[in-house]
Amino acid sequence: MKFLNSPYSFKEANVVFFGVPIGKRFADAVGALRQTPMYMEDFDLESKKELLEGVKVVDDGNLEPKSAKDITTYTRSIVKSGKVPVAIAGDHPSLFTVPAFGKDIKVISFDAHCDLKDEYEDDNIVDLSTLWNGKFDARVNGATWLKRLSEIIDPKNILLIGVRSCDAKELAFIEESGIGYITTKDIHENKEEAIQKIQELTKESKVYITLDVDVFDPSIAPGVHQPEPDGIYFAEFKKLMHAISGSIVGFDVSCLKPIVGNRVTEFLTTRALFEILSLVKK
Ligand SMILES: [Mn+2]
Repeated sequence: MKFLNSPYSFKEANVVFFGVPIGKRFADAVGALRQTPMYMEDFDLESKKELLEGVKVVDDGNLEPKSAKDITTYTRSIVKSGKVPVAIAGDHPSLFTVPAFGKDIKVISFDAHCDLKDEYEDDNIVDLSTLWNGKFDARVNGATWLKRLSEIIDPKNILLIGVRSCDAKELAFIEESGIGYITTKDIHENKEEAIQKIQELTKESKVYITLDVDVFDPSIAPGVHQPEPDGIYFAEFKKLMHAISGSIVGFDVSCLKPIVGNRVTEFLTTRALFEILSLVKK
């Protein structure tokens, strides 16, 4: 199964969809996102436009990385060819994809969690590197990836949206490093200020989006690993996405955990994917 049955060759395409095999439910997540688009309209009644107009996707299958570097090298090759990489993974692939864009990239992270722990050990957390080195790494996993990324790019170029789960140490790091953040409460109580923050960060910039499906409220997205109360709704996601004033040059979608017999989360995720695709650089 290919995403959108991709009629385009790699050469013709301007968007490259690929799976990154990290995270416990990777196969289910990427499988659901390859299948669900068949059941959905990409016509947006609000704007009366085809969301996928001008989007020529090629599905390049799933990567078989032997190291983190392989993911970065692959992503860089897509960027160099002028196409937009779209990485689908079970857990965040961003630590490995974002460095392909260089140091000036702005990163918008839609996530309930801030994932800024310095070290974390928990059987429920999938070690992002287990796949290629067989050992658990407390410094490189789903709870620490953004801390590691903030050591590679300027933390002031990172903005967390919909965040509502962190500990005191993570908050202290956010404040000292200058990472921006917008909580669900901020969005509900002062949407205009949230929009302004997004516009300011992304103005005349290259922007990378990382969408962790758990940013959405668990009532509309129950199929995630760690559903956190008080999430954002689709209309809010859409509004905030449209506030991005720079050029979206790449994105990833992670942490979808399909539930047998309840497909609302993969339908929502697919619609979110269409929305982002409508806004990417073409
Ligand atoms: Mn999360």
